[in-house]
Amino acid sequence: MDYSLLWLDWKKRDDLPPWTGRIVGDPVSLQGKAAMRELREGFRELGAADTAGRPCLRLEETSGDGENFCLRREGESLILSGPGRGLLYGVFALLRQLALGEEILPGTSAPAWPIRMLDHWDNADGSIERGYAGASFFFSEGKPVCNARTRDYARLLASVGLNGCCVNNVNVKGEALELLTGKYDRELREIGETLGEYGVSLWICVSFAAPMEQGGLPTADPLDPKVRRWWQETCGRLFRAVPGLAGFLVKADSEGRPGPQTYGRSQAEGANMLAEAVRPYGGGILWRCFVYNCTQDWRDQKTDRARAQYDTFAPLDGQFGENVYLQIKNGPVDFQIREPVSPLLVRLERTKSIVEFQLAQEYTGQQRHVCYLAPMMKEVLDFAGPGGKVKDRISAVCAVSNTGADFNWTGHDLAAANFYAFGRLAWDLDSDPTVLAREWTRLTFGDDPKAVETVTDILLRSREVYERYTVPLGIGWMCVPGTHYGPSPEGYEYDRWGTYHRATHREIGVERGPSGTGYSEQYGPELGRMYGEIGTCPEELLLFFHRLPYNYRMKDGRTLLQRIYDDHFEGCAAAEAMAEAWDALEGLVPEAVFRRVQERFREQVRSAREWRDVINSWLYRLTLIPDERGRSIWL
Ligand code: GCW
Repeated sequence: MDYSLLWLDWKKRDDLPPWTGRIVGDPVSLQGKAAMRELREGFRELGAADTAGRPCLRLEETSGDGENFCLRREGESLILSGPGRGLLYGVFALLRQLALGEEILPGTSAPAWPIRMLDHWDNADGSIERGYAGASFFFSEGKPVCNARTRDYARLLASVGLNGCCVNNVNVKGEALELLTGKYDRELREIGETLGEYGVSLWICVSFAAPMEQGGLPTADPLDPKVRRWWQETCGRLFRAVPGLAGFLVKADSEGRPGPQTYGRSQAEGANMLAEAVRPYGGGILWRCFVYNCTQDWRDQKTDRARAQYDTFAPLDGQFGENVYLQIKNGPVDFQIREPVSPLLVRLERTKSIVEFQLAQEYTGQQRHVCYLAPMMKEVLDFAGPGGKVKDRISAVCAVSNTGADFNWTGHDLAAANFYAFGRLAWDLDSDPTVLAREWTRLTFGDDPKAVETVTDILLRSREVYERYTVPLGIGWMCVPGTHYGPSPEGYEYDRWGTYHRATHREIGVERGPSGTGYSEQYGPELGRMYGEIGTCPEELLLFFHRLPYNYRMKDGRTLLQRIYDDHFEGCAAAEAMAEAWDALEGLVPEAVFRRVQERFREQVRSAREWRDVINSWLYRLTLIPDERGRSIWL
């Protein structure tokens, strides 16, 4: 096997309760059977003694296709009951708790949302867009592949409570266009079955222009009867051939992708046309809201990319079919290390939505830097808008996957914590990121107290550390165009992507309050005022919302510029300290892991110094204001 089992590598324990001595039950569903297999295997690995007598653990399969499970005591025995999928989640929860030495309490558990999925940006040629963990394990040389790794991936998903997986890139190209045509039905069916055994539904991305690209029609106009018929026939065949298929994820009218706008139709008309075609098969449409003008003239000061998604979709609230979910990135721009929560997530009243996070660390260190994202995800879910919290308003959750064919799945060993924590949060939105970090660390590395403390501490500090040595106070970008790795403060400044800071020698930032682009008003009056006024805007987002002079006084009395200088010096020093802390774990974590992570930390420290020096020098050259503490900044 050329990959690790991550947190599913159960380690022996000598404190297992007596009911682990015998397993009883005879589930009949595929998922129930998988649950039984996992249980037997897991108990063996945990070192459960085989006792022929009582007490025991009994699996009781109930009817239905729900995902809930229930644990109850009967004397010294334990009963786990639920439908097949529930049993699977229950078994993984039990194994996890046993591995952690936790007390197992009776009770019920059910997921927070019915759709909890990972999106892959895997291309048919085996490459991964924004992939930082090797090649795709879903595609190779133009074809979908299904093998033992597919199954182990499904196990990983189910073990943290995830139940969906979209296997190909939203930018559908090359052979991936053929996923619709029947050419790869067999492979897709196999993937669907393999995932399905673990309760994971298969989703695919399709191109809105497929009726032209594959169907030979002269148009992809969603109101054209021939186009509608083409989609209906295509779905009829596909959904019958691939029973595990749950629906389509669509990136339309976004970054050059085809969409309904080409034909003067609305996003709702486009999405609904597809929704109708998949509805007879119980299918859903995940329709991305990442629609903005990506050919902006940088001289144009009126257009504000942050506004685009709300401006496009909020007026269409209520017009989408009931099997359409609007897929909304967590922030209004694009997965930066610090962004406000997308206002669209709290302002749709009559439309289902699915929040999209990015575990692939495109802008957060590309899995060469450690950056534990669970605190950010939790902040987003807990964010309270005018009508309630994000977590109470959305109907589903997804994240761009950070996995690939690398031995450790995620490139950086510590990045697997993001995969783990996302799943656990998606099941139980009240999970605590600190607890999840510790759980993951213990399941992965065992119980050595120093290793557990050090790794947990690194994870918990990592986001703030990364933020401090990279882009200041929510301003975003300043990364190398294209690759998005490393500093380039003006890299996107005179380009077409709508991502400007417009720094001069006096001021920096785009004003997004009422006197500027008015973006802050998208949050409604109360929050709008809070963000719109400089004095009440949270400082970590100050430069997202406001254009300010460098001598603006922060709440602690420092100037804005001094705060930025300090953050870069301190953030970089903190990265160095994290690397040293890791060095002290030699011998306490497996040697290969120790070396791999040490390598990554070397690169993180190199890159952090580069960020510090490039950002600080650039601002010093613009302003000629020296660091008050006289540290080295290069002119
Ligand atoms: O930020 C951009 C990425 C693209 C990605 C796009 C999206 C898949 O740089 O690589 O395309 O976001 O989310 O669609």
